[in-house]
Amino acid sequence: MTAITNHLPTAELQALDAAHHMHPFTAGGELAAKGARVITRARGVTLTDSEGNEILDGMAGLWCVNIGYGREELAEAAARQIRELPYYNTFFQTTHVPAIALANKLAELAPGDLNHVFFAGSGSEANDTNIRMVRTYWAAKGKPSKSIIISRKNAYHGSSVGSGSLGGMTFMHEQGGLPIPDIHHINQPYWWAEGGDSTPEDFGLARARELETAIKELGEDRVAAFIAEPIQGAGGVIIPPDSYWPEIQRICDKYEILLIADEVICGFGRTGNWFGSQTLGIRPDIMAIAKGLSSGYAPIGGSIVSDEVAQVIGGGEFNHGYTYSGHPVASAIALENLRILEEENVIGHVRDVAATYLQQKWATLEDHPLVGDARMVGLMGSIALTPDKQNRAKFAADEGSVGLICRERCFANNLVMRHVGDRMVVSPPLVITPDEIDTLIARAKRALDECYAEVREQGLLKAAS
Ligand code: PXG
Repeated sequence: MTAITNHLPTAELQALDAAHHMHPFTAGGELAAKGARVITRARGVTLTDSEGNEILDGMAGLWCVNIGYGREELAEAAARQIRELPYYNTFFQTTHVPAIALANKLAELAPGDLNHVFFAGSGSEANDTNIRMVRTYWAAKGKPSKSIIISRKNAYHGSSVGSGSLGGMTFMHEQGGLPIPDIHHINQPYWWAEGGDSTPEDFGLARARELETAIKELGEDRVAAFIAEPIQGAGGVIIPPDSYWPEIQRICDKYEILLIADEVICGFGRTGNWFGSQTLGIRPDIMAIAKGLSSGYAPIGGSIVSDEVAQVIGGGEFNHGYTYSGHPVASAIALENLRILEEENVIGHVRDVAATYLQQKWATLEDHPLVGDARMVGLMGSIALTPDKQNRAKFAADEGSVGLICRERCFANNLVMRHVGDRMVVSPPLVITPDEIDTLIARAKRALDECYAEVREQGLLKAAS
């Protein structure tokens, strides 16, 4: 291991970080006491930290570095675009070539009649757009009372006031006066933890029918849209039972409710198709995109909308937009990323090689005494940590205590896996090779063994009653 020496010593960086940098979703005092891990460079699927440790990034950053780190072509595309036109806006009857080209490419890639793109700088902004878009849509159709958006508990749709309200994370709602009015949450299709004695299929149907019940209770004339991730990501990679999405689709069709698929994680190859909606058989009216759109190389997101929605919205002025909507450099980077995904057949690699191989190895984690429910779709997967897998039991300890230990053991073994409560989630770059998958699994197994030992030692193996 060679230490990286072209920067301040790690302890100094950590002290400066703690003094001036406020981190997202982080308890500042705790972080300052421990010191943040400083990531200095990355190539392929591997991160290097300021101490020279090489870490396998099992999370593709934050579910976004789909083509892997260090692609020169994206650096070149960015440099070229900065030299040519670093910025111009798309307001007031102006446009520019990168935004035109990217919108066209997305219309070509997106399924069905999703042919129009409204650009944003992130997934949160895209979902804020979606809130205003669906309400404006119904108002333009003479039904302004259709303003309620139905979402799900434990969904993640972003962190702005609007998108955080759409999300179903109560710990987020508790800060800053969320949710905004007219957002309604139904239960999630999380069979493993919430399915009790029912079969996954029955449970999936029951959870989907909560949408129908909510529409009836709230009134069909009040409900504008339903929003959901095809597979919940930040909620713990919750893969719905097969019965769930067809029933949701039926209900949206029957009651004329717009369906918004939040593809921020599932999009751009993660599930083995361009979009999660294709993998799960969903026909959305609007898709939120971000993350894998640029493989995280530039902040960019957007909403891809149907001909019908675009036509209705386009009938009047949509008083909405961001300085960086369709930012030329971000658009150029995204285009180059899409070119690589397409020309290098990265999604074919996910389907035929990486996902097949990782899924087979991932399933073997269920042999571990601490693991129940090891599942994956494409290259997004999770395991539930449990003290009693027969009964799908939770730990008696505070939720997330064991998950945190496991995450720490992963880090100590040079593997990034995130914990969501007591689930561990994985979402590696799509270009991961079978050899790298072997390394990922070997490190995960070691981390699980160490976690198991620590959990036993601390007396945490008890099931909640
Ligand atoms: N929708 C979904 C489905 C997401 O996963 C967003 C919207 C918001 O995107 P932006 O670009 O505004 O962050 C996300 C983001 C985690 C984690 O810890 C997940 C996300 C963001 C930060 C952390 O799993 N997802």
